[in-house]
Amino acid sequence: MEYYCCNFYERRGNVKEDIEKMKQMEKHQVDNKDQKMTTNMGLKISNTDDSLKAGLRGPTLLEDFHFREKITHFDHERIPERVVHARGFGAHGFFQVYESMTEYTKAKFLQDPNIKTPVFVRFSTVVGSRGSADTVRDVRGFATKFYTEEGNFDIVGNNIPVFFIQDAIKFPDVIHAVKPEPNNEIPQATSAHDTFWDFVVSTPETAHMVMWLMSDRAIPRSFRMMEGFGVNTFRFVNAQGKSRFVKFHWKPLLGVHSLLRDEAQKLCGKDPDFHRRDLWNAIEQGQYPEYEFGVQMIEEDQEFNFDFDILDPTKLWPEEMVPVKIIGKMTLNRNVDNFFAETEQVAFCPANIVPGIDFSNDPLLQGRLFSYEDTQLTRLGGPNFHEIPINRPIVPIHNNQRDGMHRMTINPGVTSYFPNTLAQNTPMPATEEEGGFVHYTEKIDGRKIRGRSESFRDFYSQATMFWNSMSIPEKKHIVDAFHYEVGSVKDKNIKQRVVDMFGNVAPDLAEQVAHRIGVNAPANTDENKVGAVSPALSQENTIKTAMTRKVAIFIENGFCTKSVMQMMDALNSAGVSSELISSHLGMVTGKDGNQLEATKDFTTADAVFYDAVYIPGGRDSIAELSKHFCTRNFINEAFHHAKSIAASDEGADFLDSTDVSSLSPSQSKIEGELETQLGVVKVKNTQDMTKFFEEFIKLISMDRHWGRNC
Ligand code: HDE
Repeated sequence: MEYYCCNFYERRGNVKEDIEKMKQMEKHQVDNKDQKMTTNMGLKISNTDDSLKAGLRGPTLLEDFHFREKITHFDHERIPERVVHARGFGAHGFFQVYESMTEYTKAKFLQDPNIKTPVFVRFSTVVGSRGSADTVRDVRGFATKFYTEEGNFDIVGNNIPVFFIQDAIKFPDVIHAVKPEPNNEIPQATSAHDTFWDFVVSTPETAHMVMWLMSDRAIPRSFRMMEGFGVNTFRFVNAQGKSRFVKFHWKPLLGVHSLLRDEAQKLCGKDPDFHRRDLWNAIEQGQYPEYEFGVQMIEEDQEFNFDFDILDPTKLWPEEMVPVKIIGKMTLNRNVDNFFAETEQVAFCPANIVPGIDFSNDPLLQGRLFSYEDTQLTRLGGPNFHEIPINRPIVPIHNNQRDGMHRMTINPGVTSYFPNTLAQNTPMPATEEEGGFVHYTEKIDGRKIRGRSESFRDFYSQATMFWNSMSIPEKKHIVDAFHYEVGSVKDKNIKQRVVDMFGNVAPDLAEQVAHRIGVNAPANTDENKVGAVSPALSQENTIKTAMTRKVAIFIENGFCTKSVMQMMDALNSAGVSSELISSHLGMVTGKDGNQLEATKDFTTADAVFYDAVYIPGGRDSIAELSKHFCTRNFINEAFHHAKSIAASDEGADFLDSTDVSSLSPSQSKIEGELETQLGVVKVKNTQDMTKFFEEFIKLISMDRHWGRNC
């Protein structure tokens, strides 16, 4: 087969890393530019617009091989979507360890800080189908494939550190319950319906994960601003054969931030691709998302030192108890060239490990080890999907597996068995010293039994710890989410049982929800319940930065050019991007006669697309803006979504005609010409705007201003 190889590095000017995986993928690129069109057999085509007919107005002939090939290919160009995590978005990048981890693991990619390991990451939602919206309330998948020199290692994680169930055998049950109901396939991409909550109230082990699902974690602001967790307990094994239990973490350098429910729901309609667009644009603009890699480790002899079972996937290891050791960083720096070939065909599997990493007996993990390859056999049409470029390891594959659907490799020779003499017993197994994988020789002594360990029985303590660890706004959002989700359930008995069940987690939560959804307050709650606190669980305690946030700037003819230009420069220097919005697209003339281009207008833009708003001065500009209902609406929405707002000169007066005027004057802080009030900064009649810009950027870095009671 002949491939046309275009120059990867020229086309992707922003990528410097000369990494093995890119070189391998490059071999499969085909560039059609400047080429003549051919059939799949390489025959040049002279006309692709008209089928071959018996007479110009006659029937199409079966003889038309071009028509048949074109239509047949089209008819078959969909594959089954993933049974869960169907909607996803991927990107390439690389990983580097900060310091050698030799003491803990012999995994080669964790030994040398100079080694850059290529990675491919796919983020996803769980419940919705491929065409569903990005910003629904759901768990996010965070799956990473490391193409190491010892073969592929996958961390198939989520953005929530625990799971709904303790045993993989219940996975079909929880997924059937949360997916659209089977009689009418309604509702799409949401847990706000009877079958999900029916399952929850019948399965108390779901309590902890449901708390996370009802929290802000389930509506992230961006894939770039969420944590990733391996969830299951794995092992690190060093060269001496010493094993430790380990949990994997990804920590985004932009911190962990979320949307508001109202915002997320509006985005589902206004931009269903919000998260993919955000990731794609960030990478194209060179704002490469970065995540630090962390591990929590527990010594084998400490296994039973905790008040939870470290193999129970509905429990996390509190970071204050078992610190997360940050050991490296992943950078995503290249978008895919073809969504289907890469993102849709990538196949992750938690069973893909390398020497130095091993499994634990976590019963959820044990089931996962089977399920992924099994489902991929159907989805990718047979046992050769490891040959698809995105799935191929960067090291060669040598074994006696042969044939099957879509086999690409041509294995010459007569031997496809082992042992053999005709090929001198090759390919032959490697010794441990040669890099052969040897399973950790764990001692197992027990009876064959279908059951659950007593140590898995505490369903509520960590759910309570999660609630206790939330800030006041985060708690408010959880109550709001329960209100919406359980309020959408039709069966009153299920509603009541949700309230009763979560009374065991947090009586104050359950009471507020009961009141809002019209059922009785929970029976038999322990009002004096205290429980632990883990500050690491609150998003409020993660990194805050204005970097990569997006500001809307309003302009109409007569706007103050100087303040707009200076604001854009100041934002740009702080890594914040901005867009000019007017009542129409195209050039807008400032009061000094200079023109700037509005790349958005009030029809193509919306407050929910931005993190902050700036209304510059200019008498005529503000007079024009104030004629439009949608401008006030835009500001009001940004205000009620607790976003930062800046206004200068006449722009500051304009704010008085919006909901911003509802802020109490007692909350104002005045410094010189600068007035700041719960995330709103105004300035008037000043020559030096520097302080104003600095204050606005500081407000943006605070993310939201919850004092407005949002
Ligand atoms: Fe998955 N999961 N899962 N899962 N999972 C799949 O594999 C499964 C679980 C996760 O971007 C499927 O190729 C079982 C936990 C991600 O391609 C399937 C159980 C976690 C992705 C499957 C779990 C995950 C999947 C469907 C319970 C977080 C998307 C398509 C025991 C640690 C990967 C596929 C991608 C996908 C099975 C639970 C993460 C059916 C049986 C816990 C990120 O094999």
